[in-house]
Amino acid sequence: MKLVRLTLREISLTLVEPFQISSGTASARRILLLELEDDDGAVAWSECVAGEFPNYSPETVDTAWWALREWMAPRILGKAVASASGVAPLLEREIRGHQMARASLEMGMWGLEAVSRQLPLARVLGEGRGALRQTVSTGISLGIQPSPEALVERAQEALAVGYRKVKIKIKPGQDLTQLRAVRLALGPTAPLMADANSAYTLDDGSHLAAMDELDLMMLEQPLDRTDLLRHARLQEQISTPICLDESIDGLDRAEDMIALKAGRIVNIKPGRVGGFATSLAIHDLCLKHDVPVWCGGMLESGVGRAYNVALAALPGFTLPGDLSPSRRYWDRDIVDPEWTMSAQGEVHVPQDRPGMGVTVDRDRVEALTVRKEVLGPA
Ligand code: OSB
Ligand code: MG
Repeated sequence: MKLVRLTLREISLTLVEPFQISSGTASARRILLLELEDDDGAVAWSECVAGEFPNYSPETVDTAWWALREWMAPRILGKAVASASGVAPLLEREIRGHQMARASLEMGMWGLEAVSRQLPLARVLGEGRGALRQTVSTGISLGIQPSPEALVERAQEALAVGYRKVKIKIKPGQDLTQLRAVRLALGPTAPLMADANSAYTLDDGSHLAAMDELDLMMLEQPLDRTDLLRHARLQEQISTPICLDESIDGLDRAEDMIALKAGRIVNIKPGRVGGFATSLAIHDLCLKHDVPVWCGGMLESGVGRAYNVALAALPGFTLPGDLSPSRRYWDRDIVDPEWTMSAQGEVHVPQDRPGMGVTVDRDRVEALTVRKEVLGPA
């Protein structure tokens, strides 16, 4: 493969409803899309999951654009690479951080490899890893709601349409009351979990321990992303399994989590860990240690979703992912067909055609584009 053209584009896509987490609210998304073209004319699209504002990780759409154009694209453009698995090391050398920027290009190269080899993306990722899932089960991630009643209603709706897991965003002051109301309304066996997006400190230990009686599947990222040791202390105090999201920005952090017992479950977001090579390594490590993983989401368009669905088809992804269908996020997605979910909460893994399995609606993307830059070999 030789990447001969990389087009960066920013599109603006309005969410069906605003999404509030402990550190901020998103109403419209600025989405960075990559279009990659190799010397044989094969084309693949990928998506960068960085947000507009650095409230989830230090990266933003603008830092990612800069990193891709200035430091990363020049390392790949015009260079022959044997396979996508060799791209990550080229982008890691002497570049610290910028995982989301790196991931968007690295994942795009996996997409390009799938197109070139005429294989479904899931098949390329799963090579040597056993049977792939035909469908992946899906959970909904519910943003912070105006009232416990509103939240209960949303959670009930979600179960009624088939979702296999209900994740509730919490923050101090909007946590136990909300979770208790939902548990009471949904019953003792409903698959419920909470995500704090780092809103607590270790001083909140006894407060968080009160959640144990609610039988949550897990509590996601209660403490700061750098707080592995404190997560380990907290896990000693609570019986609810801790799941790490923001803290796991690479394979080493997953190893640390296991060694320190800082968590018992990993949310793998390929964008957060720097791409597919690292996602696969974390998947393999967790499988070896009996640590369940699931695929998280970042309010992606249908392009990013395709990459997440392909990854979630691997055997270690035993818990429902944040892989909602297109309609949960957008009036109209930018891919054809749009992503749908069955009444059993399953999303089909495309394996009947090469690449990511959906086609980008170019006219729609063109109409939504707010900036664009075409990069070629130096
Ligand atoms: O913490 O998982 C998170 C969205 C933006 C930033 C952080 C998170 C999320 C989600 C969305 O939970 C899940 C989805 O894409 O459906
Ligand atoms: Mg999270």
